[in-house]
Amino acid sequence: MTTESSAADCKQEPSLWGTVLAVQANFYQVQLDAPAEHAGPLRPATLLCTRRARLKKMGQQVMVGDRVALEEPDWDGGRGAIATVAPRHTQLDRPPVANANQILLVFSLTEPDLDPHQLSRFLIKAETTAMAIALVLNKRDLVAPTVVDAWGDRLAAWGYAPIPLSVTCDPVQATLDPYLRDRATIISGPSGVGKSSLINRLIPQAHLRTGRVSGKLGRGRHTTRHVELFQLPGGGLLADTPGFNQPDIDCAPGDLAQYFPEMRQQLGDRPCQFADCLHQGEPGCGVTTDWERYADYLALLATCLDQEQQRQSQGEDHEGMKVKVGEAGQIHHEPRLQAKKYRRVSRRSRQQSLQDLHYEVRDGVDHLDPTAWDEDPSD
Ligand SMILES: Nc1nc2c(ncn2[C@@H]2O[C@H](COP(=O)(O)OP(=O)(O)O)[C@@H](O)[C@H]2O)c(=O)[nH]1
Ligand SMILES: [Mg+2]
Ligand SMILES: [Zn+2]
Repeated sequence: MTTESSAADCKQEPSLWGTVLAVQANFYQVQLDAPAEHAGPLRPATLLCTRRARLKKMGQQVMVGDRVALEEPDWDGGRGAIATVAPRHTQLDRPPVANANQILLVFSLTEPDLDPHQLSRFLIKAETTAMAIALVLNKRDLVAPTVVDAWGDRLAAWGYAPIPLSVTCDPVQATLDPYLRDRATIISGPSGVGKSSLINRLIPQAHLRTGRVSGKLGRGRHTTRHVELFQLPGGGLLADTPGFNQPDIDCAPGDLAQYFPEMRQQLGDRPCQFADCLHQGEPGCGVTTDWERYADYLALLATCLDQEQQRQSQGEDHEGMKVKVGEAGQIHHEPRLQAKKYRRVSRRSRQQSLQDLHYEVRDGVDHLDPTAWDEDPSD
């Protein structure tokens, strides 16, 4: 091999990147980016790829949503091989999706009624993932315009700009395109609000069943399945299944304020006197008490403080201590530094948030391996 041709190989390799849309057995459906040098009428939009043995040996898993570099494209056969997996920005385990960067929260204005506390919890949960948040208020065809406006004003005070919508009556694609374009989105929200209907309007190939309330009896009977990402006509990727529908918030008490936009705003304008202020009336606190969700904040803070205390009292023996092997091989337990421990809890709660992005719909088409992960008994 001449130096020239290997230089050419090196040059070609990183230029052929794509996104994994679906995983089936040991094959990966990869949608190619469109660099000019490969463009042409004969080039397919996707390649069916295998994973290089080297990646397998390294234990490098390939997930839906992964950004991958391909080698040896066989344009005529529509095949390729994944040589590199780019580091992930985010990773959800259920559904298994890499690099999702937006949560589209769906609530309905009625049927079921919009419960502000439930909405608040979903929003806070979504904030803990650090992804972008878009909020749809569905079924606007069933309520008076004054109701829509009142919710718009109320949520603006929370720091959100909801998108009123009727999945059944409005041009859904055109309305949501500005929010979905250029992002990889997971839909989330309570039962019955129209999530499956919305996914079906955006991705007709998904064929999700609608109108089913997922109660205890209904759960577990449906087959879990892999998630698949769909390219939306206006650009952007959408997972064909909803994520969490019962958020459970557990975070470091000091992090909680960051999950309320109305507090972020206040803290930006008037930082508190003490860095570890929890904004419950401490001297020099920059947060006022005259906003709607302040009571929610205090209640949630109390829960988070309880949870942290429990972790600390249970965890002192193992998690709170670091193991050190002595010179003679004996094992010491040393208390961790408080600051480190605090960071650790915080990271763990964020990781947990990502893990909690659950599957809700289990009754869609089973065109992909349904046995890839176990159902969560709590789901
Ligand atoms: N009137 C009206 N009904 C809707 C709308 N969107 C969904 N629905 C209905 O609400 C019910 C629940 O919808 P579904 O998509 O299954 O909700 P999911 O549980 O969130 O997936 C179904 O009967 C839908 O037809 C809407 O915009 N307007
Ligand atoms: Mg549904
Ligand atoms: Zn404060």
